Amino acid sequence: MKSPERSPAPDVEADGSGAVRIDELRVLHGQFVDFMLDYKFAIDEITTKFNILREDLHNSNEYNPIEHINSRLKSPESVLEKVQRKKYPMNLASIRENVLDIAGVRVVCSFISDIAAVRDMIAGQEDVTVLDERDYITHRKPNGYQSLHLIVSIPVFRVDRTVRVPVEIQIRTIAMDFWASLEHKIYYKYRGQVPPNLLAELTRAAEAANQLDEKMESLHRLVDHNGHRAPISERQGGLDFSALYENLLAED
Ligand code: 0O2
Repeated sequence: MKSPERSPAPDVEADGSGAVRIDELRVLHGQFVDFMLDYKFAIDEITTKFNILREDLHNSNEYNPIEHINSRLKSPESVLEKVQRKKYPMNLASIRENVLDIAGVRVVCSFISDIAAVRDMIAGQEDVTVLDERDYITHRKPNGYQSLHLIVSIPVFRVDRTVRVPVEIQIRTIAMDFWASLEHKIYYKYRGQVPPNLLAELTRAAEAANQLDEKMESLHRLVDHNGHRAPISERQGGLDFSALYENLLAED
C-alpha cells in the first residue's frame, strides 16, 4: 500500500512584515496535531497492555494487582508552557526529546507490594524500553508525595512509519493516589503558594496514608487471596493482626 503524502516541513520565514503567513500556520498546526496523535496512540497502546494483563490474570484466576487505570494527554498549552519554562528549543524534535510526559498513564494498585509486580509486568515486555525510573516511594518527596514513575518508550505503528513514543507511567496505591489528587487540587487552588500550616497538614496526611498502606500490606500478607491463612513465614511482626485473625477463625 502506498503511504499517503505528508506535508513537508514549512519554511517559516516571515514575509518581510514579520508576520507568518496563514498557509504556513495551517501546515504548522497540522504537523502539531499529527505529532500529538503519536502520544494519543501511545496512551492507547499502554492502556491496552494493562487491560490485557488484568483480563489475563482474571481469566487464569490469579490475583489482579490493578485497581484502576487513568490516562491523560498533556494539553498543547501545557506542552508549550513546559518548553518555555525549561528553555528547550521550540521545535518538534526538541519537544520529542525533552518533554517525556506528554502521554501519561496512571495505574492504581491495592497494595504497596503490587507496585513492583505491576512495574515488572510492563517493563518486562519485549517492545517496552524503560528510559528512566524514579522511585518516590523509597525516596518520598519532602511534601510526602509517593509514587513510582517510569518513563518508557513504545513503538507506535502509524500508516507510513513506526515511531518510538515516550510515555510516563505513574504506579501507586489507592492511598497514595487519594493523597496526590487532593494535594494537586490544593496546590492549584493556591497557585503553588500553599500556606505553610496547610503544607504541614498535608505532609501529616501523607504520613497517615503511608501508615494505612503499611497496615493494609500486613493484612494482605496474613490472608491469601482466597481468604485462607498465609504461611506463618509470611506473617510480619509488629502489628497484632494474627490475634484478630484467630478470633475471626474462631467465630466461623
Ligand atoms: P500533571 O497535571 O499530573 O501532568 P517536570 O515534569 O519536569 O516538571 P519532573 O521532576 O521531571 O517534573 O517530574 P516528576 O517530579 O517526576 O513529576 C512529574 C509528575 O508527577 C507531575 O506532573 C505530577 O503528576 C506528579 N507529581 C510529582 N510531584 C508531585 C507532588 O508533589 N504532588 C502531586 N500531587 N503530584 C506530583 P505534572 O506535570 O506536575 O502534573
